[in-house]
Amino acid sequence: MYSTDQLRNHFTAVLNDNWQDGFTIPCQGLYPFQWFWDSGFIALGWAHLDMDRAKQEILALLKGQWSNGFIPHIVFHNPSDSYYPGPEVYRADLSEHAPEIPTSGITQPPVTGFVLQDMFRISGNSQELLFFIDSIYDQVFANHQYFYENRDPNMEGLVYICHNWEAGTDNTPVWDLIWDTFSVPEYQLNRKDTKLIDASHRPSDAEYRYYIHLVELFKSWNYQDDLIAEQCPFLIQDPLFNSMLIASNRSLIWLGELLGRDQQVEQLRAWTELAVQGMNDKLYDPDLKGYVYYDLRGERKLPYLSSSSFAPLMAQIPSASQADEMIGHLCGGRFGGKDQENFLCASFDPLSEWFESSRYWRGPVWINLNWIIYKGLRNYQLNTEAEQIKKDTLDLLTKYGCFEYFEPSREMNEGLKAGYGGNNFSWSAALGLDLLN
Ligand code: 9YW
Repeated sequence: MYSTDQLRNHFTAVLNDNWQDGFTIPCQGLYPFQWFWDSGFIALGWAHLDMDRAKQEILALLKGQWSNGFIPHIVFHNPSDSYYPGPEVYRADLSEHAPEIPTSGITQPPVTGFVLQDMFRISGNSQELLFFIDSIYDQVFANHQYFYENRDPNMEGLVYICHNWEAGTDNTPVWDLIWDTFSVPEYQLNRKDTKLIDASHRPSDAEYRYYIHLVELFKSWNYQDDLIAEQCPFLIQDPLFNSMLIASNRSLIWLGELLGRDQQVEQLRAWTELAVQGMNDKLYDPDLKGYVYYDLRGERKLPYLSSSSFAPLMAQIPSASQADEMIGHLCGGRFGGKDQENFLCASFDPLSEWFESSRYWRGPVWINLNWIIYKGLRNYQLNTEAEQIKKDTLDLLTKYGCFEYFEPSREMNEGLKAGYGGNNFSWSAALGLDLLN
C-alpha cells in the first residue's frame, strides 16, 4: 500500500519516464507514438505538474491534424518498429488532406475540448492559458465541424465511427456481431503486441484481420469520407464517442463565450441540441436502462451494456430520472455485483456470456472509463456511486500499480497479479493524479 504522497510521486515518475521530446507515449514498448485520446488524458495529468508540458502535449497532437479538420488516432512523431500497424500500413498520404508528418488514417474519441476547459480550471483560470486556448480554438472547432459535416449522413446529430479502433474500446464483444456480417482475407499479420503481452489478454488474430481489412478498404478509397459512408461494413453510432464529442462541444461553448466567438458558439449549440436529442431518442435503451450502440449499416440497435453505456452522464445527456435508472447497474447492480464483489467498472456487462475478465475491452476495468463515469456521476450529484468508483480506481492503482487494465473481481484480486497489459501506463498515472487533486 502506498501513502497518497507516494502514489503522487509514482504517478509523476510514470509521466516523466514516458515523456519524449514534446509529447508522451502511452506506454514503453507497446505504444511508442502519440495517441489522440491518450494525449488529452495525459495533458490533464501534466496540467497538475507542469502546464507547459500539458500545452506541448496538445500542440504535438495538433501537428497531426489533417487539412479537413480530421485528427488521426496516432501521430507517428518518431520511427519505431515495436508497434504494428505502423505508418506504412496506414498510408495516410493517400488522402489529399493528410499532413507532412506520418499519421494513421482513423480517429479516436474527441476529448480535447473538455480537456482544455479542465486545464483552464486547473491553471486557476490563468489569462495566459486562455491565450493558449484562443490560439488553437479554431483547430479544435474544425475537428468538431469535420465530424458533424462528414460523419452524420442522416443529420441526426450522431456521428459514426467506421473502425473499431476509433471507439477506443477496441475489441468490445459487440463488434463480433459486426464481424459476423462479412469475411476478410487471411492477411499475414506482423503483430508486436502479443510478443510483449500475454496473448490471452489481447484481441485474437482473427479480430486483427478485421481491423487490418478495414484499413485496406479505406486505402482503396483514398480515405474519402463519402465512399466510407456509402460502403464501409463497419458504421456505428457509439454512445462513448458521441458523449466525448458532446462533452467537448459543451466545453468549447463555455470557452468560446469567454473568448467572444459568437458564431462558433451558435454552431456548437445547434450541434449539441440535435446530438442530445439523438442520443436520447436513438441510443438510450429503456429496457436495459443504459445507452447502447446503433449499427447504421445493419439498421439495428446492438442492445448490450458496457462501460461506454454510462459515458453520457459526463456529457449531461440523460435526464435526472434516466440517470437514476442507469446507476442501478453500479452499486449492488450487474456491474458492481450484489455484494459489491466487483471493482467498478467492468468494461463489459459481467453477467453476459461474452464477459472475459482479463481480455482487454471484454471485461477488465480501464482507468479512463472510470474517470469519465466518475465525472458523470458528479454531474448528477450521485455522490455515493461517484465515491465508490473513485475509491475503486485509486485502490486498483495503489494495489497493483499503473497498469493498462485490471481484473474486476475483488476476490480474484486477493494475492493475485491482477493488473494486465502494459505497466507504467500514462493515462492511468495522469488520471490517478487528477483524482488525487
Ligand atoms: C492500439 C493507446 C491505445 C488506446 C486505446 C487502447 C489501445 C491499441 O491502446 O489500443 O493498438 O491502438 O484500446 O484506447 O488509445 O493507449
